[in-house]
Amino acid sequence: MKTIVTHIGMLATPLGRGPRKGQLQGQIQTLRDAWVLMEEGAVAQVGTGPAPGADQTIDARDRLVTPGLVDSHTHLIFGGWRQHELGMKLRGASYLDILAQGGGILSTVSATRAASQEELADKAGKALDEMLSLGTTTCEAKSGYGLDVDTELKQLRAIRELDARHPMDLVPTFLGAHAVPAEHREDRAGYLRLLCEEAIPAVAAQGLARFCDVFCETGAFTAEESRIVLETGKAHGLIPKIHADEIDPIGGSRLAGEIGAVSAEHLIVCPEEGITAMAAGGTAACLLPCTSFYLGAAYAPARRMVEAGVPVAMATDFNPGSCPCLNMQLVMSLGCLKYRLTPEEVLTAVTLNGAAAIGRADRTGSVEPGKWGDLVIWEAEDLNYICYRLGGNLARTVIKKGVPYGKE
Ligand code: IZC
Ligand code: ZN
Repeated sequence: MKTIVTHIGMLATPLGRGPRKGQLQGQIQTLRDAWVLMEEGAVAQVGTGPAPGADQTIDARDRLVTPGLVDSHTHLIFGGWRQHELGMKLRGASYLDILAQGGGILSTVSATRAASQEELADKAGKALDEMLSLGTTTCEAKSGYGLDVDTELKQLRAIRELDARHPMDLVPTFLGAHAVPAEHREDRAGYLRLLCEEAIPAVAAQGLARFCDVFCETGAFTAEESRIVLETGKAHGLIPKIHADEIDPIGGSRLAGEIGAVSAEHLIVCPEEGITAMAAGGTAACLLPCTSFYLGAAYAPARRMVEAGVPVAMATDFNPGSCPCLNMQLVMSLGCLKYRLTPEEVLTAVTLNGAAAIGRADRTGSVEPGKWGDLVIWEAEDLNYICYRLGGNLARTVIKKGVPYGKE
């Protein structure tokens, strides 16, 4: 089956099969009057001018086309929501105050333990439908609301089920070290043993995750505890990722660089030494600007990271607490307005660099022969427009592995 997208007003894409950093982050290819030919779900040819024939033709009518967006950081699978925290926040409680009182992540843990795999997958499937309609064609999904072996595995199996039955491509991450569960409150060492001796070996043996992540934060896990979990994951073939420097700079970004994590996430209060360590260790920064907005926090030093040669990716952080948002278009706008990145740097961050942060840069994140036919036709004539408009949905047709979804 051959599908062609014709009459593309502007085709904007980064190029490559790995992350782009420094000046290269902002260098993208833009073609006018272009077409993209896809065969069996993959890009076969990209050209300009007169287009070849195909079985199915999608006329882009002079609109902008980009690669499908890659949401490289989500807590997709959870029971319940946390709207009851809104009033607490308005009365002055911080994210860590709510967690310390046994709420926050721990209230989502109760709801997730109580839900069946089917209920979790059905709920997340609705989120995936919305994400696809907003232009996201690949996303990472974390466990981390079980905090016991059975529920963590249930979350990861829900991710595997969705990957098989939904057009979205999902990449699973084990986040058993998200918080210390209530039953281990007085026995942190016991919880670390459970993670390292039971959970990680089970996840790895069943092939249920590609990455191992830790919430390295005050009230969650110290840098030393994080190192133990990530080293154990590594020994079992799980690639390290880390939530670092979101609220307090307790050494997460330095650890990320030292152990060669594929990415470090948040980095709102990342110190200069953390940026240096990440550049040396080849660690990508996965920045989450909607979380800064939602927490009323500062914005990560994105420009310093680009200058230091750290590849910058950007994602939603979709979760029921600090960021109940799954709109990558809002991420793009905040990337320009708050990080002061250019639309070109932002495009690379939400496509190729996001794909690299989840080990998918060989298959998606750019429009070039051999990669999946993952494209978005935008209700826009150029890249500036989608960064400049705020808070809506400008994705018109979203194409996943050559199959169009949405309006044509
Ligand atoms: O449920 O609060 N930051 N983990 C670390 C989260 C946010 C998710 C949550
Ligand atoms: Zn997160």
